[in-house]
Amino acid sequence: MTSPQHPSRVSPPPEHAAGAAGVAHALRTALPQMGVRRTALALLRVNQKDGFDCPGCAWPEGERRHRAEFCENGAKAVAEEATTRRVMPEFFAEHSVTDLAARSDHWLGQRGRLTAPMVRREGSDHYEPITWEEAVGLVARELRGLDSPDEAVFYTSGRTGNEAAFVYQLFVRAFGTNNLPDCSNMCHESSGAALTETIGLGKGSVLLEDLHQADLILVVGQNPGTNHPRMLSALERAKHGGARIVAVNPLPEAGLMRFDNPQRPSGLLGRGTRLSDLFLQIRVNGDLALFQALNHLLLRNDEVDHGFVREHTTGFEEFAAHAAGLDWADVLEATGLERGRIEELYELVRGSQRVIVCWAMGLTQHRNSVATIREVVNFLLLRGNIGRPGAGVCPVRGHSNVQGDRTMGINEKPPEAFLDALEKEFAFTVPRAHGYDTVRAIQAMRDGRVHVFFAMGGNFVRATPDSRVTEAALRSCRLTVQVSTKLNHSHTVTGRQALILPALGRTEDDLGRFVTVEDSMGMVHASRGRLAPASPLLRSEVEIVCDLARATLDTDLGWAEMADDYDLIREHVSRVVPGFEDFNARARRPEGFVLPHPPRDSRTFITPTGRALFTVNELEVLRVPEGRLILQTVRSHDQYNTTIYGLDDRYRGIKGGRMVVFVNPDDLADLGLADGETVDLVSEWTDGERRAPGFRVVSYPTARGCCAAYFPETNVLVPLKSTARISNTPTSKSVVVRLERA
Ligand SMILES: Nc1nc2c(c(=O)[nH]1)N[C@H]1C(S)=C(S)[C@@H](COP(=O)(O)OP(=O)(O)OC[C@H]3O[C@@H](n4cnc5c(=O)[nH]c(N)nc54)[C@H](O)[C@@H]3O)O[C@H]1N2
Ligand SMILES: Nc1nc2c(c(=O)[nH]1)N[C@H]1C(S)=C(S)[C@@H](COP(=O)(O)OP(=O)(O)OC[C@H]3O[C@@H](n4cnc5c(=O)[nH]c(N)nc54)[C@H](O)[C@@H]3O)O[C@H]1N2
Ligand SMILES: [Mo]
Repeated sequence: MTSPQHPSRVSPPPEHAAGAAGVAHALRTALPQMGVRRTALALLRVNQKDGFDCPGCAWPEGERRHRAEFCENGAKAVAEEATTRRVMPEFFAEHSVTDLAARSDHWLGQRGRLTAPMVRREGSDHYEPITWEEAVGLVARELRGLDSPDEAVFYTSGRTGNEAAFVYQLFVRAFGTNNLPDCSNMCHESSGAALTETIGLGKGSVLLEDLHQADLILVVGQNPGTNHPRMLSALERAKHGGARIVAVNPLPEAGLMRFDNPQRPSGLLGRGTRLSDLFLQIRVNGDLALFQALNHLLLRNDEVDHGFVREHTTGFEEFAAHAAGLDWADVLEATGLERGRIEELYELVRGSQRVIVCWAMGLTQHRNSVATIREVVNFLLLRGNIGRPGAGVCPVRGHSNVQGDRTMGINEKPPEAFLDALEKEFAFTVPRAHGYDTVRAIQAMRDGRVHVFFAMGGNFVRATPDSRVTEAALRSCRLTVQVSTKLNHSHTVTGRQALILPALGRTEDDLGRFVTVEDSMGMVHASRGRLAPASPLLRSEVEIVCDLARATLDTDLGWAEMADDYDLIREHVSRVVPGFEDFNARARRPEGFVLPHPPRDSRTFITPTGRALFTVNELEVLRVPEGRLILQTVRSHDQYNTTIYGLDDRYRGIKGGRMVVFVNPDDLADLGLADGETVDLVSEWTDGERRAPGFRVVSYPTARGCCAAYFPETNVLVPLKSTARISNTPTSKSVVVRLERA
C-alpha cells in the first residue's frame, strides 16, 4: 500500500553537496515565490553590510560584508519570507479553522505572508479581521484579568532581533513573571547547561578565524550541508590550510563527505573537495562513550597538557581516576564502532595541536546530552584546547538570532546579575522566581495553571514534543496569541479566543530603522530590511511589544519612545548587558563587533573556582528491547524546522514525499521488512505507546540499530516527559520505536 505522502522516487543518496545543482534548486524555489526582480533584489542584500541578516541559520558571515556568498538554503529562507503570495482576510472567511487544521504544514506555508491582524472569537470556527487597537486591548484585558502574572507564558522563537527581544523580556518582567520559554529549550539548552558549568559561559569559544587555523575539526551530530551550508566553505578553507576533518554521525550526510563550493567554478563543475578524512558511523547516542574512550587513551598515553591542566582547571584527579576504569565492551556496544576506528581518531587527535569540536542537535537532544557535552569539554581541556587560536568548543546554533535572544534576557532562569542590572536601570521590582521552560509551560497549560499563551514567532504546537498532549494544552487556554509572518499550525490549535498578529520580517523595510543580531560566534551586527512590507498593516515586533506593554502595565518605562526610536532600546541594553558598551556606535560599524568571551579571550573561567571544570560522567548504554530501534528525528534538505519548503530531500535521495523512515538493510532483514513497505512507527515509553502511521521504509546506510524520520511529523512520538537531565530538552534524537507493518 502506498500513500500520496510517500515519495515518488527513492534513489541512493549522493555524496556531494551544493554545486550547480544547489544554485538551480534555490532559484527554482525562489523564482515562483518572488519573481525575477524581487529575487535579485532580495538575494543581493543577504548578509551585505547595508543589507539584512540571513533569516536562515546562525552561522557567522565572516567576509560577508565584502562579497555575496551564495547559499541554497539561505535563498530558500529568504524566498519563504519575501514571497509575493498573500493570506488576505478573505482567506479566513473561506477556510474555517477546522479546515485549516487538517492541512499539511507545507500547504499552510505556501499560502504566503499574513497581512492583517485576525481574531478567532469564542465559539467561532473562523478568524475575522480586528484592528490593532482592539487586538492589543484584548490581550491586555486578559493579562490584567489573571490571578497571577505566572498564569501567562511568553514564548520566543529565535528569529526575533535583539531590540525586540530586549523590550519583550522587559515587558514580561515588568508584568511580573519569568515565564519566558524559547526554542533554545528544545535546541542548544544542553550545550548552554554543560558549558556554563564547566567553562563558565554557555556559548561557543571559537571565531571563524579559529576554524581556518585549526588542524583537526570534529563535526559531531550535525548536518551542515543542509542546516549550515556556509559552514562548508569554512571547512573547505580549513582543509586547504591543512586541517583534518572528522565526521561523527549515524548517517553519511552528503555535505560532510564531499563539497562542491558554488562560489568557485571547480565547485560548480562538480569537482569538489573531499571534506571528511574520517567518518565514524556512530550508533545514535554513542557519543559520550566515544569521547570517554578518547579521553581514556589520551590519559593512558599521557598525551595531556599538564601545564594547562594545573594552571587553569580543577577536578582533574577525579576525572582521571574515573576514566582509567573505562569498560571497552560498553564503549563498543554504545558506539557500535570497532575499536580500531576509535584508535584511528585517537591517532589524529594525538597528532594535532589545535582541535575544535563542532556539534548540533545530534548531541543535544538525548537523555544524557549534558553529560556528553561535558565529556567533550573534558576532551578539549585535556590538551589545552580552549582559549587558544585554532581550538575550542563550537556549538553550532540554529535560528539566526537564538543566541542573541538569550543574551537579551529571553531566559526562564535568568542569571541574577542580569536581573540586578535590569532592576537598577528601570527601577521596578523584577521577579526572581524561575519561570517555565518549554516542556514545563506545556505541563502548566495542560494542568490549568496557565491561561494565556503568547508566542513571539515560531510554531509552538508543531515544534514541541508529544503533539497530542501539546494540542490539548493549548486548547485549554483562554487566549492564545501568535505574532507571526507566515501561516502555520499554531494558528489552528487555539485557546477559547485566538489572535494572529502579523509582523514585519527581516527582509522588510522598517521605516528605515535597523535591528541587530548575534551569530553563533558572538558577533553582533546590524540588519536592515529593504523590501516593501508585505502589507501596510504589518508592525515591527518592537512596536507590537511596546503597544502591548502600554496597554497592559500602569508603569511607563518609555514604551512609546522606544517603539519609535530603537537607539533608545540600545542605550538601555548598553547599560544592562555586559559587552554592549557604546552599542549604538558599534552597531553602526559595517563589520559589527564581537562580544567578549573570557575563556576564549584570556583563559578566564567565570566558574565559582575561577577554573575550568573537569567532570565525571557515568556512561549508561542506551539498550533497547529486542526488535526495537532508536529513532532520531531530523530535518530534510527542504525544510526549516516546521516550515516545509518542498517535499524532496535531495541529499538523501528522496523525491516528492516526507513520510519515510530510514533503516539499515541488515536491521530490515532482522525485522523481516523490506524497502518500500509501509509501516507505523510506534514509540514505547513508561506511560504507554504513541503511534505515527504510514511511513514508507527506505533501506539506507544508517548505523545499525537506529532509524531516522523527519520532524515535525514524528513529534507525536516524543513523550513530553522524555527529556534530557538538567537541560530538560526533549529527547528528539533518541526515541525507542518499533516498526509495525501497516
Ligand atoms: N535549511 C535549514 N537550516 C537550518 C534548520 C532547518 O530546519 N533547515 N534548522 C536550524 C535549527 S533551529 C537548528 S537547531 C540547526 C539544526 O542543525 P542539525 O543539528 O544539523 O539538524 P538535524 O537535522 O537535527 O541533524 C542532526 C544531525 O545529527 C545526527 N545525529 C542524530 N543523532 C545523533 C547521535 O546520537 N550522535 C551523533 N554523532 N549524531 C547524531 C543526524 O544524523 C544529523 O546529521 O539548523 C538550523 N538551520
Ligand atoms: N522532533 C523534533 N522536534 C524538534 C527538533 C528536532 O530536531 N526534532 N528541533 C527543535 C529545534 S532545534 C527548534 S529551534 C525548534 C523550532 O521551533 P520554532 O522556532 O517554534 O519553529 P519554526 O518552525 O522555526 O517557526 C516557524 C514560524 O515562525 C514564524 N516566523 C518566521 N520568521 C518570523 C519573524 O521574523 N517574526 C515572527 N514573529 N515570526 C516569524 C513563521 O510564522 C513560521 O511559521 O523545534 C524543535 N523541535
Ligand atoms: Mo534549533
